[in-house]
Amino acid sequence: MEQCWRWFGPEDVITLPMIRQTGATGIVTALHQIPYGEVWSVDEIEKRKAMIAADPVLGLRWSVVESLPIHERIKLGEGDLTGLFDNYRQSMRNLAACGVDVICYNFMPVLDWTRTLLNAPLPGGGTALRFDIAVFAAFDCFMLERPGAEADFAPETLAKARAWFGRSTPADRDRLLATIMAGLPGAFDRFDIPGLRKMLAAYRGITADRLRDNLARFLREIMPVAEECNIKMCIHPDDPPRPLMGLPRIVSNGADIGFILSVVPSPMNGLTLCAGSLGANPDNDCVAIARRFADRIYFAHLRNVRKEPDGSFQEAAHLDGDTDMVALVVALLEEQQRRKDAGLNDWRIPMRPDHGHELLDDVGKKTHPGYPAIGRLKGLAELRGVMAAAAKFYNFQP
Ligand code: DNO
Repeated sequence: MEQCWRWFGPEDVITLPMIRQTGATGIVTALHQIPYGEVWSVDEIEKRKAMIAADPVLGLRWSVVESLPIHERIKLGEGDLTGLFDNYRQSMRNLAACGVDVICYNFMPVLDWTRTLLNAPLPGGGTALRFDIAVFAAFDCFMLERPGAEADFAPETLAKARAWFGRSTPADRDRLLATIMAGLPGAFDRFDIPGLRKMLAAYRGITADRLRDNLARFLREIMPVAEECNIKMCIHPDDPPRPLMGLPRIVSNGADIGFILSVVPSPMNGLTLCAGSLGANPDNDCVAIARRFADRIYFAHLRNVRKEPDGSFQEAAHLDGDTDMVALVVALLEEQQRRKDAGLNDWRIPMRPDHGHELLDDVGKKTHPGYPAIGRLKGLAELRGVMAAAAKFYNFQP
């Protein structure tokens, strides 16, 4: 697999030379400075590409776009979307013209990945990202005061939520809001409580079926261009894979993915296999999902979570947690080998260590939550070991 690393661009405190030291050769990045819905011009794409390739000694290339974001109006299916579809297609054409041909995107309404604690202490030191269902319920029911929210949680969860809220200080509540917003990439669109309420109001009446229709419409609009330009579109699963704040989520399990990949049956209509996202739902068998959709996986996020009975989960070390990472890597290597044997040129699947614990010197650095250097380096190193061992054992290409 192509070993990749997410780089947030020139503002990222983890620089390209540092990334090279992790052993990664592929860069996963996005033009976060461009507002959602606007065209990524060839000029801007070339500029980013040139930064990545500036020092040939590093041997880095821009492998994957993560993400080419979808404007909220497309998810809402609101008004005349011609301009937004045109812009998205133009960005795809421009990326293809610059030789960047794997695009990751998601279809999560309003929020991206969502946690309730960014620095849950680990035994022995270091911290992890955590989603605590009771703290999330406290946010939803008592800070956001969403009508009907209480019906979405178990009574024991609500009791804990009430207790959390009762003892929380204003600073705790501010921190929780900031934490829930932390998943939004780049520097845009952090909502405050009134802003979030407004967004939720816009989604009133958008059921899972309506959202699915809007995704299908988007796919029908853009897939012809993906085919024409040979761009692999890889939808990213919902994180966590469950409805949040009454908002539907429709990329949460095998059935959802099956629908999406067949509603526009193009080989360019593909999947980002995000083990951590899918793995947070006890009903998902991540390895089985990877095997089922293997031929449409064009990008892999490898990470692990440890689930708790009430729906909470915490990010585990990459080889720890509930997903059998070795079996998952074997499934991906097997698919790679199949592609190679079939004579495909781009048989190699780009992967990146997704998230990482904050360890050692990571603590206190101004990195993006979930994206510290040492924690991810540890993840990549462990995964690299599994890839090397599995490739040798099964006689696969690494
Ligand atoms: C989290 C990431 C997601 C991902 C987007 C893809 O760390 O995996 O934010 O980039 O959902 O569109």
